[in-house]
Amino acid sequence: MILIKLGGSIISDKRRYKKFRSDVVRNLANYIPKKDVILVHGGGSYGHILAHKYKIRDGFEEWKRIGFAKIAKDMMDLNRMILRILLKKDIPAVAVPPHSFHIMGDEFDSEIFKELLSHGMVPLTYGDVILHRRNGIDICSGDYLMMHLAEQFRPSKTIFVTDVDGIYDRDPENPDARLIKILKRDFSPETSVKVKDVTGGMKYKIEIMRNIARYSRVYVINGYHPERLKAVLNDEKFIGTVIK
Ligand code: IP8
Repeated sequence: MILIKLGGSIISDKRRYKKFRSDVVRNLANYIPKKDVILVHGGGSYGHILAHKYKIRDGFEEWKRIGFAKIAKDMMDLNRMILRILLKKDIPAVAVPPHSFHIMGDEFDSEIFKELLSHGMVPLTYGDVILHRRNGIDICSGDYLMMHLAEQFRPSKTIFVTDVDGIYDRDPENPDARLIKILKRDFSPETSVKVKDVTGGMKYKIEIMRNIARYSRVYVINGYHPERLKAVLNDEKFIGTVIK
């Protein structure tokens, strides 16, 4: 089984509210397997801009109700556009909206994923707004889903499709930054991100990836080069980072 995350910053323009990159998703979809795969996508400008505005991570307050509902809807809009592209490519993708099957604080129940996979379908889940047992509301990031899905399904490959070539030894915008080709689980490079990311930025993502590497080989590649996805899937040489 393969686990793939399409990062929010590759499938959308993170600085412009609800700006979808359909061409990027279409190009990647050419190489996404038609079965034995779980897909996760991030929120990008469909999730993070309003999540920040409504301070969703800080818990429930009455004025946030409408924000929560708007984000749930915006994420479904994004999910639907991705679904439409996948279906056109004959990938039997089925949406699994986190706000409707999970509550933060409860044990992560992966039954629905297991059943969809056993019927040859491709579950498509995503970072979402979510109810939280203690705080009322929260954000369920795509990375949180990746961690739980990797733990439960032990994929042969876990692939993060991002908008940079892989993990760098410093901020990728720094001209001295160098791509790390192989990252050992116990090493943590200095990185930073400059855009609003309510779910913790690159440092948190690397933590998650290192955790996942306990269960699966982890790859980080640039989605602007879809052939790299193909190369990883086919065990060919690729540009990117592998964490092991
Ligand atoms: O982009 C966050 O998911 P992520 C989703 O995977 C929302 O961190 C709604 C902000």
